[in-house]
Amino acid sequence: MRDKILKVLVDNRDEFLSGEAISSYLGITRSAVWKHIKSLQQDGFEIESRPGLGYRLLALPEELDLISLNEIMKTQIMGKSIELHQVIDSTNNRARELALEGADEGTLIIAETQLEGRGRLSRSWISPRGKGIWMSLILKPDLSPDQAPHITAIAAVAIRKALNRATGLDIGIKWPNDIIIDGKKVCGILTEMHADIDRIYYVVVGIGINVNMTQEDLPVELSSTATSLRIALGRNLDRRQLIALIMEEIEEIYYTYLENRDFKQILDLCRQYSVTLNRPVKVIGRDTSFEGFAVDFDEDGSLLVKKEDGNIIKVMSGDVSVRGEGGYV
Ligand code: BT5
Repeated sequence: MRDKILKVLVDNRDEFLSGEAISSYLGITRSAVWKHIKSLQQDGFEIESRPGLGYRLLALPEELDLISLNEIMKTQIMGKSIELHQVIDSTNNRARELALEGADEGTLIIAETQLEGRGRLSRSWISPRGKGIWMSLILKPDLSPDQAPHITAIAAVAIRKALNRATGLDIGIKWPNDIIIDGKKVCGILTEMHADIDRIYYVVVGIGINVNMTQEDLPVELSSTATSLRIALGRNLDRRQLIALIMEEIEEIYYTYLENRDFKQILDLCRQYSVTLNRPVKVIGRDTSFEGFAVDFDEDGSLLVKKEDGNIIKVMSGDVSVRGEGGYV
């Protein structure tokens, strides 16, 4: 029945059809029509619903496909080999599996939806079907494990640049792994690695970007802290172009860094776009939590926070809330 409703909408594209007309044409109740429309909307069909006018199909879901992704990818290494999934537990899990099997640097795993998308400390990452970019990139840098945070910073700087190029929006980096628009999180980065004491075997950079999500696609508990490019921009974006742009920027910034071994340049970009520095912050670590003022990044990428008593604390990881107009976010 859902497909029949879809066909009616496609046949009458750009016109409003009343719930009543659809229900009598197909011989089902109006509430059944509404239920199917809801489920189509959840799957990425853009259907406008107006009281008094009915329903109108605006756009079909944009699906990722390997042919166009391969065609638009301008890189030499990053994203040259792509594995695309409709559904997966977590692209980071699959990337880890492939890395252990010896996958090359630059291998990219993308999914339309994740059932167990995750953030740091096993927190969950919501990944609605077709509405965002949920992907993981395998890197094999010749670095020591203590330099792994450099990779998160490189990814953040590269994603910020790519999103800014695609949208023209003002995009900030919230230390250490969030990309922010209008004070809200649009992207999170999850860097996981396999290493021994002095050598990294591989790093998986998991990237989650809310692209075409509407306010309704965000669960209530995230509605005040999260946003999407579509919410900020007022229009949908082509995810394939964004993926290609991000791969381009990562390739450029990552290999320049490896060649020059110069993290200072990356840190300067982090400073330039940071929404954390020079602000009152609340640091929530595993064992402690305190308030202070974010003064700078240390040369290894950790955050330096000055407490009220003047002591400067070096924060290596954890959550940092930045105090804004509405309190700490
Ligand atoms: C992160 O963790 O921000 C890292 C997110 C990485 C997700 C990507 S998607 C592809 C790859 N595969 C995976 O399984 N993961 C990676 P963290 O800083 O711990 O933030 C997690 C918190 O962000 C959650 O506890 C929620 O509060 C919030 N959150 C969850 N889903 C969100 C979303 N779609 N947009 C904005 N915030 C979200």
